[in-house]
Amino acid sequence: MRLSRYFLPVLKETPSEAKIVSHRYMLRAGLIKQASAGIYSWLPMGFKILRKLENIVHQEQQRAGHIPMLMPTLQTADLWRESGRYDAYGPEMLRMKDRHDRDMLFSPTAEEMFTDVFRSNVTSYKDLPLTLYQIQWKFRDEIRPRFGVMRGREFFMKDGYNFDLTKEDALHAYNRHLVSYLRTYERMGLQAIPMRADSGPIGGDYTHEFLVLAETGESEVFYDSQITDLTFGDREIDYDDVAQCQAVLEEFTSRYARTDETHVEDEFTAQVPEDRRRVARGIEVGQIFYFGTQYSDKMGAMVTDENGVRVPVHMGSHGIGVSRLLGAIIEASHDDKGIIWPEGVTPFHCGIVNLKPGVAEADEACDALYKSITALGLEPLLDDRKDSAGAKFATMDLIGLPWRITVGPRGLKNGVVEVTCRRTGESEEMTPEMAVEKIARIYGPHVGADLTQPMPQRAFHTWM
Ligand code: 5CA
Repeated sequence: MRLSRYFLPVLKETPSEAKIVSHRYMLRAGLIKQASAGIYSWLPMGFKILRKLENIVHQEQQRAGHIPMLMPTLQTADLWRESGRYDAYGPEMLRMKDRHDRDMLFSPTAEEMFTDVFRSNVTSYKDLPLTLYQIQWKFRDEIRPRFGVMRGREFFMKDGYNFDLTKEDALHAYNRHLVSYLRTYERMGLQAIPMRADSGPIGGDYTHEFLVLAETGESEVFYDSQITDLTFGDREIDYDDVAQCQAVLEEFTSRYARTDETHVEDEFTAQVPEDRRRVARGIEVGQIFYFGTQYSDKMGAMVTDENGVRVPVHMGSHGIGVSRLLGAIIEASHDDKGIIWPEGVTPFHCGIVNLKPGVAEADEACDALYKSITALGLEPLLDDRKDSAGAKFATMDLIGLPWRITVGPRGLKNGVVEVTCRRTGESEEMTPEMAVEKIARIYGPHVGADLTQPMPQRAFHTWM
C-alpha cells in the first residue's frame, strides 16, 4: 500500500477523552473512531488488524478441530425465555421489537442459539464430540463503557460451544480449549495467563479467565511469579490426545493464579513463597467454561447413548474478546512514541520511507523494494508523500510497524538503505537486496512459509 493512496487519518493531538494509552494510540493512529458511547467505526488500518486477529483465532480453532459457522446478531426472545435468561439477563441486554411487535434482542452471547441448532439436528451420540464456534459482533449495554475497545458496548467476540456425551469428554473439550487459547495468544505476541476465575451461579472449578498483565487492567490478579516463565512455544499438540491436553493444562494451571473474585489470601501465602508472590492488574482477553447439562436440560438438547437411552449433552462455552485484544496488545507493547506491533499481527509487515519523493533514484529504489517485498507475499506500507523526514518517522513510530526501511539519495549513492527495528530503535545500513532478505527471514516463521520459495508453492494460512 502507498500511503498517498491509503486512508490513514492520524491525529496530532491526544484526544482528551482517552484515559489509557491503548485508547489514545488507537485514536491517534487512525485505527478507530467513536460512533457513540462504546461503539466504534473500524477505520481501514484498525479493520486490517482486527481481521488479522480474527484469522489467527480461526486458524487455531480449526487446528483444534472446532467448526466455524455464523449466527444472527438479532435473535427472538423466545429462545431466551426457554433457557430462562431473557428476564435474568437484565439491562445489559439490548431489547427491541420488530414491526409485528415481537420481542427481539441483540445477542450478548449465543448459548441458546447454538443449543437450538444442536437439538434440531443432532440425535445420536455417534455425532459427538462436536464443537461449533463463530466470530461475530456482540452487544452488551454496559453501564460504563470505557477505555475504547476494552469495554465496548458493541464488540467482536469468538464464542465456541462444545457438545459431549459425558462429563469426561466435555472436560477434554475444556482442556483442548485451554491449550488452543495458549497458542492463539502467543501467536499474537501476548502472554495471557490462565487464572482460576469466578464460576458464578454455575458452581464448580471449571472456569479459567485468560489475563494479560497490564497496569491499566480492570481486574486485580494474584499469582506465583514462576507462571510468567512458562511459554507454549511451537510444540506440536495432538488435540485428540486426552493425556497430552491434560498435561498442558496442569503445567499452566497448577501454580497459584487467581482473579480477585476467587483469591484467598491464606491459600496464597501458604502455597507461594513470599519472594514469588505477585499482586498486579490484568486484562481479561478470554474465558473458558464447563457448565454440564444446564442448557441441555432446559432446552432439551438430548442424544441417544450407546444403550439407546436419551441423555442430555454436556456443554461448555469458550470466548475470546477479539476486538478487546487490539487494546490489550497495545497496552502490552508500546513506548512513548506509539504502538509496537508484534510481527504476528502487524497491519503492514514493514514501512518503506522515501525521504525524497520526486527524486528519480529514490523513487526507483522504493518501487523496487516495494515490488520485491510484495513478491514475497508480504505487505509493505510505502510512505511516498511529500513531507518532512521527521513527520514521516513520527507517523511510522506512532502506527508501530515493527520494521522500517529508510531510502534516501545520500545512502543510495553508497548503495545502501537503512533498516530500523521499531522495538529497539537500532538501525543498520545494508544493500536493498539484503534488506529484502532480512524482511523475508523475519517473517518466514510468522506466515508459516519459506519466503525464499516462489509464491504459489507456499501454503498460505487462510482459514476457509
Ligand atoms: N458465553 C461466554 C463464553 S463464549 C461469554 O460470553 N464469556 S465472556 O462474557 O467472558 O466474554 C468472552 C470475552 O469477551 C471476555 O473474556 C472478554 O475478553 C470479551 N468481552 C466481554 N465483554 C466485553 C466488552 N464489553 N467489550 C469488549 N470485550 C468484551
